[in-house]
Amino acid sequence: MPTILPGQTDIYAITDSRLSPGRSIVDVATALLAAGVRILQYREKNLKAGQMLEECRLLRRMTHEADACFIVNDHIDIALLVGADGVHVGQEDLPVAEVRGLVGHKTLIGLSTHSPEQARAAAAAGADYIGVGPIFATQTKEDVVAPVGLEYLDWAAKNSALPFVAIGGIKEHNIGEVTRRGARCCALVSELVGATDIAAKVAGLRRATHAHVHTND
Ligand code: TZP
Ligand code: MG
Repeated sequence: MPTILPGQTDIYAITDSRLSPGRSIVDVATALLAAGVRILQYREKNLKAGQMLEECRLLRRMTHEADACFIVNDHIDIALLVGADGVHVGQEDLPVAEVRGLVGHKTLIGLSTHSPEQARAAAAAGADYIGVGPIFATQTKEDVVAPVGLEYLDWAAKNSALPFVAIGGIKEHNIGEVTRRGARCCALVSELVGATDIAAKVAGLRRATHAHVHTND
């Protein structure tokens, strides 16, 4: 089972069925995995636990087959039940140390952070990676904090003790800038799951990313 960390892959895809109407989660995940996405996070805010468990079982099977890493947002119980590779929590969820007590050391713990202080605390608490953001404004997260802009990203690129994934408002037109500033991995929700042609979107994001990486060589 691969435990792929942000930094070992370029695109971190996050589900949100509200943003991919008319398509099942299996269709969306199939397209993402076929396009070579290696980290998939299940993040559904308005579904019942039973449905989430069923969907996570399916996605666990699919990610295994694709050799991809499967992370569950918020729901540690569901992550454990399906044998996910990791869980992702926010600042107001259960503390990382408590989550570690539940999931043990074989399961990754990701923590969303919005400042250098939170990044340092995440490392001290034993998180495996951090989310850095929101970089840009986003409509996707309801209780989102104000964008931290590129300043925190610049700090993380130079100073983060943990692997990090940049998140928030990242699109094909601005991912190059995020990469150029040192993010090796970007997490996207609406740009990916809302794309009509997910394969073409992943290809476009990779072109935009690698164009900037080259410019800097
Ligand atoms: N955490 C910080 S911003 C965000 C999350 C889950 C939402 C990002 O969504 P999008 O659609 O890529 O802006
Ligand atoms: Mg949360």
